[in-house]
Amino acid sequence: MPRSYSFSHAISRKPAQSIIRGLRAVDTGNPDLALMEAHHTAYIAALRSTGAEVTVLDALDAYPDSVFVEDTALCLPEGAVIMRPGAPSRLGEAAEMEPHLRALYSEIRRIEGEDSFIEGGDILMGETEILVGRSARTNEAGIAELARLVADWGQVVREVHTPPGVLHFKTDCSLMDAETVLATDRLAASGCFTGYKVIAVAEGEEASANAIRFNGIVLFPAGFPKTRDRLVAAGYEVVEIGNSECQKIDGGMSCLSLRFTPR
Ligand code: CIR
Repeated sequence: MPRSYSFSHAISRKPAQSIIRGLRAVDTGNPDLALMEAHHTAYIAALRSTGAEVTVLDALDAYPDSVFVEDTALCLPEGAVIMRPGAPSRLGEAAEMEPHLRALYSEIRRIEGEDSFIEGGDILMGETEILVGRSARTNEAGIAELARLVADWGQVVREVHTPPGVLHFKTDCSLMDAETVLATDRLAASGCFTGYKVIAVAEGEEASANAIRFNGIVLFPAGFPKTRDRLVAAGYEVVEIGNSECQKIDGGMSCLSLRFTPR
């Protein structure tokens, strides 16, 4: 089974009331919690429709961005690595995730260097390599520490660059299958996807680049018809999920879950 998109498990966390204080690059208004909860419920149902076991954790009001669990860990077949988020308000979220991963994995490692910062949104797990984008949240030391931690699991880390002004590497791309990525032109132009087939996000629909391939389906944000049609034409089964509220605080499909198959 391809490790890059076949998963037996996922973990998500309900959005907290404090979500209105979520970090954002540009203020376009606060998310509506009730609508976000409805979108979140549809998202969980889509994950579960593939047969995966999905754990939904309780909301964590102390951390406004804690619904974005992807940033707290990297989950590989051999074990999980607890991240060190570069956003100071999010550092504590990683420790909150650790016990839940311990329940499913026998091996847990941690990014610990005081100067090391890395968030899961900057990590694209491919079939034979792990791409990590250097960004405002993820630095060279964090990437080097991750590479050291996973080397004896046979995992290869390749450092790439998140475009300036873009929150995370995966804000601008998603893996569709072992050979194929969905990506914005601005990211693909950096040359980081040489060797991959690239499906381009339609012009003006850049906010749809963050999707997830999860078992047989692609969870894709609603409201981006040109890019959706490109994925459908390429043969993917696309399930559209509302993302208007997460988008106000720079979140998308990948941020809302950790996806994995523990060995
Ligand atoms: C943040 O700025 O950290 C949150 N408002 C959004 C995090 C999105 N996470 C992700 O792309 N993995």
